[in-house]
Amino acid sequence: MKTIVGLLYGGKSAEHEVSLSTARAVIGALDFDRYEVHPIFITSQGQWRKGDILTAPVASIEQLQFDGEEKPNDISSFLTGDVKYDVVMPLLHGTNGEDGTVQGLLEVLNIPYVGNGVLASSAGMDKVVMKQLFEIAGLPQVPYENFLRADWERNEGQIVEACEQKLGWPMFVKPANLGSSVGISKASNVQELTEAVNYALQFDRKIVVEQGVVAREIETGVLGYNDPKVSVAGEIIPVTDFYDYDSKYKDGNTVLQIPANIDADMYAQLEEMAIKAFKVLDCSGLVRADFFVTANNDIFINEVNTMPGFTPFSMFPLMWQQSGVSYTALIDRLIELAIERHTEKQQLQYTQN
Ligand code: G1L
Repeated sequence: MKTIVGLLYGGKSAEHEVSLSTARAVIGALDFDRYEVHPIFITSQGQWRKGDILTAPVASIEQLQFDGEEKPNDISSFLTGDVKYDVVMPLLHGTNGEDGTVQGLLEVLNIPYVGNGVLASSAGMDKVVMKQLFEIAGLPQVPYENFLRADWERNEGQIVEACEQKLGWPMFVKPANLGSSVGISKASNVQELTEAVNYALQFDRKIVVEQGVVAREIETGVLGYNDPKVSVAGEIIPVTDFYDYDSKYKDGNTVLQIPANIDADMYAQLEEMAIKAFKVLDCSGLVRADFFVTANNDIFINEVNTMPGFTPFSMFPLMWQQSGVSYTALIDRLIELAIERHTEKQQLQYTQN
């Protein structure tokens, strides 16, 4: 009996294309003798469309973008119709996929799904909530301030002063919400701070301002559920001396060094912190934990990503590859973990007898 896998991809977000490429890569890695793969495409307008069962890898992402009428559809019927999925893999980012809403839909329908649940997905989507949880877990972080649009409108002067006092220049201004890099800028003086905040406010009502640290960016991958394991570390090395966000992250001016050049003691600390972060956010399946490491070897946790980049060329799969887990084995394991979590949950009682 094959495991019936529903692949959910596309979606109403800026990461639509990334999701399609990720779906193509995942399909290419699945063993069709073991899995029956059902593609479910979500258009950029939010329309759901089913394709035929896949029996071979697809040559291009165009083959995953099914045609259909643009008419409102009954989303839950896509998941509860004729096919009973053994597991669904949500390869979606942003407002309707990574923030826990699709995970909630799958919970309500009682369908096992790969990756993080509702709580971890939504907590991981809000940088402020995430930082507050890290604080509780005793994880070291770069100093930060946070505030709402309404606070800014009333007390701009006080907020600027507090940032200056507590953080110093330069600072990084970010919308709290949104997983990707939109709305982020660096501020080196009061005028730039004001501009950066007003810009970030276009993307969210909640803002985080972080102290700018000069540090290496080192990441680890966590995989598991009740007993999560940590991959080797990887480092993101800027190849140009640009330090603005766009040139760094958007235009691919970085190289990935895996394993990162760190000593065993540093790795042990990162490993422990990554597990702590995984646990305090109640993660399941996977998470990529991102750190800053300064020249004095001080470590700060930056953030965790509950839905990391996931093509065979992305940091998370590459770190696991270097840890002895191939891309195919990684997907097999994530599916296994999804079923394990669901089975465990089925044993729970919801009332006292
Ligand atoms: F299914 C997993 F494994 F949980 C999973 C799901 C989604 C891993 C990684 C991702 N990542 C993405 O979907 C994306 C970052 C490529 C968004 Cl488009």
